[in-house]
Order: sequence, then structure tokens, then C-alpha cells
Amino acid sequence: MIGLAERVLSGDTRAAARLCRLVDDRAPDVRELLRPLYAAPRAPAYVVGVTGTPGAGKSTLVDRLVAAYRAEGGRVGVVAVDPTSPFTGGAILGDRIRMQRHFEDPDVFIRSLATRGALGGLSRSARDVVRVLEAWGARVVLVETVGVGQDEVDVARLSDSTVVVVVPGQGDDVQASKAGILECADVFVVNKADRPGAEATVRDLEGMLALGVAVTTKPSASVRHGPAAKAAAGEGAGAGGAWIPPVVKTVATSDEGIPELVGALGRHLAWTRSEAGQARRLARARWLLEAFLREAIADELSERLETELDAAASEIESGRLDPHSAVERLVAALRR
Ligand SMILES: Nc1nc2c(ncn2[C@@H]2O[C@H](COP(=O)(O)OP(=O)(O)O)[C@@H](O)[C@H]2O)c(=O)[nH]1
Ligand SMILES: [Mg+2]
Repeated sequence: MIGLAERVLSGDTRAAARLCRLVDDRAPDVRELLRPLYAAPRAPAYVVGVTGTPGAGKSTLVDRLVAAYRAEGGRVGVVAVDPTSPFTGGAILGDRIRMQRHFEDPDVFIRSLATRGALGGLSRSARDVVRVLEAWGARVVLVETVGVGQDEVDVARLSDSTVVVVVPGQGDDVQASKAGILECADVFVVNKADRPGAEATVRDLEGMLALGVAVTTKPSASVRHGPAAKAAAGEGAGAGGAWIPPVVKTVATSDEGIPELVGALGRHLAWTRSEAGQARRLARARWLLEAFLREAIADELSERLETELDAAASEIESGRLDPHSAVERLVAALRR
């Protein structure tokens, strides 16, 4: 029988759905099943992360973007991640309604990811699901996430371009959490521009971005994080090849501003492929590699130290050993 991965690579939608479900359920043999996908020659999909607070209009925007990218002919994947509504499933139902017209299109694949809680669980599953969709033949994969926690920053690092969606009046929120948002935004969208205050919010963001760019020109210790990666890529006021995130106004419900958003994303994608954008691509590749390496090492560790771990745990439990000494002992055992 031909394997699941091979069926996905031949464009089989049911196989892709099954494999995504196994990823989301963290099935024990999933890594083995995914291996052929990671080994296969890649036709890289353009991965766009769309993040922002609940109700900002992300799903509506994603729905419009799906239509815009489908008009170009290629397959489109959507990964909706909503860690904020673990019990109700309401948001996911809402997304289904908003994206309904695409559910009947065989060249659109929409998947909700439920994985949450476990450290790095979301970004790991999202990464694998994106790879499945890429293998299935998606030219563009849109990843919708809520909020600006660590998960979202991870998803941003997984994406070629990250769109941060705000609504009129939210400029100050962005400033307040700028550690999370400003660093990962490649394009800002002020959605619901049919509401009052849109212009002022655009101006707020543009002012903030001018300041933010000045900040990223400071020397940084590491290239792994957003601002440093941007600095390494030569971003900054007046620096050659700088990428300064544009601010696009949209009314997602009536398709206003969507062509402008698609245009801004196209320019950003071109920039990431330019020499100036290379450093960012490198940072992304490095981060993915590091994520894989961490997983591999963690697995290897628990395998190799299984008995020592059990022994140390029971000694700690009975008060004969403290956790710090236990760690020292385990690290020493590992080095041998
Ligand atoms: N007035 C207005 N409402 C919008 C716009 N975009 C989305 N909405 C509405 O905002 C609500 C939340 O949208 P949704 O896409 O589910 O937001 P999400 O939680 O960010 O995914 C829905 O009722 C949408 O119809 C817009 O541009 N203008
Ligand atoms: Mg949504």
C-alpha cells in the first residue's frame, strides 16, 4: 500500500486531512509518517501569518486573501489556530461560517489546529501542518492566530510574512505590547476602516514604526530574534534595503484594501528574497533547525536517562536528594 506521505505529495486531499489530524493528535508514529515530506524536494509555499486580537477581523481577511490568491490559480491552505477558546469551539465555528464558500473549493484546504498547552506544542504542530499543506501543493498557506503570546511569535518566525491586524483605536495597544507585536509585524493592517478613527490609528502606527526602526538599528547580541534579525538584514532609518512595515487600511467585509494588502505582501516576499532579506531567511532556517534539534535532543535525553531519571525522582520524593544536585548528577551521567 502506498504511504500516507506519498499520497499527500501526489495532492490527495483526504490523505492531507488525515495526516494533519495525526499531527494535531500528536500520534506516536507521526514523525515517521512526516519524514518523507521533509525529505521530498520542496516547492516552497508562501507562508503568511495573520495575527491580532479576537474580533479584529482576521478570519474575514483570511477569507478575502484566499479568494485573492485563488484567483491567481494555485492551491491555498489555511491553518486556523485558536488557543483562547479551548472549550467552546465557537471561534472555529464562526471561522467555518466566514470561510464557507471556500469549503467547497477542492483547491482550498482549511484546517483548525487544536493543540495547545504543551510547551512549543503549537508551533511544532503548526510547522508540521504547514509542511503537509506545502506537500499537498499549496502555493500559499495562511496561518491565523489569536493574540501575541509566545505561540504567535513562534508562528511569526515560521511565516515568510506576518500581518498584524488592528482596528481603529488600537494603536496604543500595539505600543503597550510592542515587544510582541512590533518585532514580528511585516505588514500592519488597520481593519474595520469603515469605523471612525482609522486614519488616526494609521498615523499612530506609522509614528511608532519610525521610532521602532530607530531602535532596531542598535547593535544586538543575537540574530535569532525578530529585531536582531531585522537589524542584521540591514534594516533601519536610512539603511540600504530597509524594510519598513507598511500600514494598510482595509474593510474586510467589503473587500476594500485587499488588493493593496496583497500588493504589500508581494513586495515583502520579494524583499525577503532580496539580498537584504537573506539574513532574515537565514534566521528563520536556523530557528527551524534549532527547533528540530531541541526535539531530537529531548527525545534522545529521555531515552538515555530513563532509569536514572526514575531513580533520582524517587530520591527527591523521599527527601534524600535535592533537584539541583539531581540535575548535576544527570548531566554528569550524560557526559560519560
Ligand atoms: N464593520 C466591519 N466589520 C468587520 C470588518 N471585518 C470583519 N468584521 C466583522 O467583525 C467580526 C469579527 O470578524 P472575524 O473575522 O471573525 O474576526 P477574528 O476573530 O479576528 O477572526 C465579524 O462580525 C465580522 O463580520 C470590517 O472591515 N468592518
Ligand atoms: Mg478568527
